[in-house]
Amino acid sequence: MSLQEKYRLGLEKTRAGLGSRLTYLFRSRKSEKELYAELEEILIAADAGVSTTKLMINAFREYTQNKKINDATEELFISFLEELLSRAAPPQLPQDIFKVILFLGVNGSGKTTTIGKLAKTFSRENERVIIAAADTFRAAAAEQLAEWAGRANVPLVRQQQGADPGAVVFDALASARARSASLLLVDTAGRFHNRETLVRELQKIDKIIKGKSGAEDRYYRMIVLDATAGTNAFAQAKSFHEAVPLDAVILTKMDSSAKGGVVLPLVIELGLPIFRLGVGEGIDDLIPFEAAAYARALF
Ligand SMILES: Nc1nc2c(ncn2[C@@H]2O[C@H](COP(=O)(O)OP(=O)(O)OP(=O)(O)O)[C@@H](O)[C@H]2O)c(=O)[nH]1
Ligand SMILES: [Mg+2]
Repeated sequence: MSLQEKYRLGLEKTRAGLGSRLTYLFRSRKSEKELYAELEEILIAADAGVSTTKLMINAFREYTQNKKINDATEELFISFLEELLSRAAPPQLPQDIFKVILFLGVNGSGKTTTIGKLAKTFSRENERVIIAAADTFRAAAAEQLAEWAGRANVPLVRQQQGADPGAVVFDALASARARSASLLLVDTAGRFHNRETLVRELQKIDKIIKGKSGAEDRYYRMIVLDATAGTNAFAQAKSFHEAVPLDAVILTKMDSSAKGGVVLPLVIELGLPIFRLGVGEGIDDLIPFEAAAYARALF
């Protein structure tokens, strides 16, 4: 399946909601006043959030330079979206440099699944991948990750349940060096006894990775968000971003969400680039985020 086809399928639900309403709006020949009022309503309903919606409305007015609304408005909106979403460029992982990606996010958001998918994709791109099971909170967590590691055919570093997540990461970093791995993927728990403990554990892991990284190494902190959670996903990103500064977002379950509009506030308000989109439960159901493909796929 081509990337374009995966986009169309993965964004089908978002297109049916947000996309079709926009298409209808731009083709309905409303007065300018009505058009902007309705555009505002549509964006808010699509979980773009109030401030992002206001910002977009103003920016679009400027973009169109208050031109008359006509047949070209839809095209104009697509290129406007593309431009807005391109402002936060997703990280490009350099080859032949040691890289660590720390995956954060609430439980059930799709961290473990995404790590499995990425392990396979990156192995195929000749990265020497290794995975760390730093979610030691849940008994089944390392088992689930071990299954994914098996499917992707990459090694896994784990310890017994209840072990110190920081110690697992410490081990994994040593193991990655010993095997001359080029990419370490770190799975974390989405839940702990309480929020403070979770934040403290994550900050500890973060510190260990930073402390063990050489000047040449790259380190990315990525939050995994369930797109079906809409504005809640945005709130989670904000709250994690305060605890551990984030570099990018992975939005999962785009295939089952009509709330793909949450991409907008993540990029526009938090300035976080989208790294990948999860579009299914299978190992190949992950696609790179491209502003142009996303904007087109909505219509
Ligand atoms: N439809 C769909 N389901 C997904 C996607 N990504 C993950 N899932 C499903 O979401 C559920 C939770 O995924 P996990 O990977 O276990 O989530 P997690 O963040 O590791 O959860 P915890 O370990 O509990 O913190 C699983 O049933 C996955 O199959 C996706 O892109 N699309
Ligand atoms: Mg998990």
